[in-house]
Amino acid sequence: MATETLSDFLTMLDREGELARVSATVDPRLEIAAICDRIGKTPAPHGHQELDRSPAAVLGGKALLFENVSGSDIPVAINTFGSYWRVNRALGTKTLSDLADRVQALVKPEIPTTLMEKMKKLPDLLKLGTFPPKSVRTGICQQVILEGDKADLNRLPLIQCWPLDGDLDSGQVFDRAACANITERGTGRYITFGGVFTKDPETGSRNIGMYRVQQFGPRKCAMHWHLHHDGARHFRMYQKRNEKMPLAIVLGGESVLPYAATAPLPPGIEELLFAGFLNDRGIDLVPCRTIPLEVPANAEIVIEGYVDPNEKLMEGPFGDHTGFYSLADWYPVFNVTAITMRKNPIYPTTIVGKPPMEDYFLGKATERIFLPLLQMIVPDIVDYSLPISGAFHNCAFIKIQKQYPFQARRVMHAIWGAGQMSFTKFIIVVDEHVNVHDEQDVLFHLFSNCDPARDSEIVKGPVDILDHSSPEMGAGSKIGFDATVKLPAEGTVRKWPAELEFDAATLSLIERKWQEYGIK
Ligand SMILES: Cc1cc2nc3c(=O)[nH]c(=O)nc-3n(C[C@H](O)[C@H](O)[C@H](O)COP(=O)(O)O)c2cc1C
Ligand SMILES: [Mn+2]
Repeated sequence: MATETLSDFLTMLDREGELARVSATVDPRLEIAAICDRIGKTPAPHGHQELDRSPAAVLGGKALLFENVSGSDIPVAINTFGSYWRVNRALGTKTLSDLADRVQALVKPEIPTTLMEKMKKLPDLLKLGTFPPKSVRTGICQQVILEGDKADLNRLPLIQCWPLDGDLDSGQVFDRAACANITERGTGRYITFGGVFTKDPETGSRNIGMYRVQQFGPRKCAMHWHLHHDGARHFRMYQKRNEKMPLAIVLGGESVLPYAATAPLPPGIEELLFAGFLNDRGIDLVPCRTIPLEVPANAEIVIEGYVDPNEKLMEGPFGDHTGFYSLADWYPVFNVTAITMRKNPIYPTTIVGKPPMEDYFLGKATERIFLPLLQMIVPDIVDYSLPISGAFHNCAFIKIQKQYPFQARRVMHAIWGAGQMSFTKFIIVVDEHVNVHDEQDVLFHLFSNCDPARDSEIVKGPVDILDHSSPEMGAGSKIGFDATVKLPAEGTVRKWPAELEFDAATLSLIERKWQEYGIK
């Protein structure tokens, strides 16, 4: 059900009434982004069938295809994953829970004992049910090859998302003094929906990450990968060797690829294997023209080049998925050596901002698909949700079946040690009868069941790089609230009252007699 190319995906969306084509000429600076923001906050054509009870669950509008973008002859696709239904189609599943069941089936047969053993098993688990990538000689992504001076990023319709993007005079900078003398300034135009392909120089293990890339010149960009992400980890290895790092930015390809690039897989586990699992077929790869990497043969556009081990550019500011600008700071430089593309390509992009945006649905896909894997590490978790108000890294609602004192705290600490979930700033743990997909229900139990002094746990640790409230970048505090019913051993606990609920007999009585009451 997942599609092989972006244009196939768009054709399917068109057929299903999920695509709006815009033929009016639009500006890639801000205009596309503002249209997308407005459309994304309207109801999506097919609604949703997921557990999510937030008002955003039914939103997402249509995907948009801008056929005439000033300054480029390449059309722009945006909001293509921006609803539950579209994410499901991209991943070839009916619901995200169905896909989680497929992952669960992979995980089930294993009975590993220690946490390390469990982590080590993950690559095998993914390989079990999946198809490895396949090297092929040719691919549509190289129908047009632009090398040397012909490789010019200005030919691509890169968008500017928010008004202050790339504006070093805006005050949205870490270090005003450092910015004053900067001569090389970014254009404020960004590649936002590319899969960044890199390779571990020692093991050859491949990584794909979705990282934003700001254009500086016709062949120069800044790479914004966070310290904790695999692209940055690979880069540090090349820096140590004082070698330049080959890197390719892949746009389009199999509809599972953009999601796979965002999936929080543990370091060393290849996104390409995971993509093959989602796709039910290995991804075909072709060798790049100017760098020693392989890229998906079915991509629309591929940008090849090297990241210099020493050079830096002042990257940002950028309107981010937190709903705030991330401040400008120094990031590594990507020098383009070639741009390859299919004939008549389509350029995919996205904008992030205050949720819900397109990435809300990608994040929700991760929430569901990774539940079985999270349960491998923290078996106490019955279910969880990353609520929209938390913009993913800020908050997690966790449901447990409480059996012993301080179980909620054990779960909090386990989460604070689990991959990208470890950055979660607020954790709220609730009992089994609470619906974690319903924010009201969770907050009701938080506010009523917690004595703040007794039931909170504050820790220090690494936090999301984008968190602007932490005292230091990437380092701060996190808090967990135990909103479960308290047990005597958890501090001073008085007799706990029962929660209000009607009995089954009365409920079925009024159900039976409902028509009789004549209430309209
Ligand atoms: C639309 C979108 C934009 C993103 N931009 C960035 C970014 O600029 N830098 C970054 O480090 N992570 C970014 N992320 C998050 C990473 O893609 C995600 O954490 C991924 O798991 C990283 O992969 P890795 O662990 O292989 O590095 C973005 C995610 C989405 C959905
Ligand atoms: Mn990775």
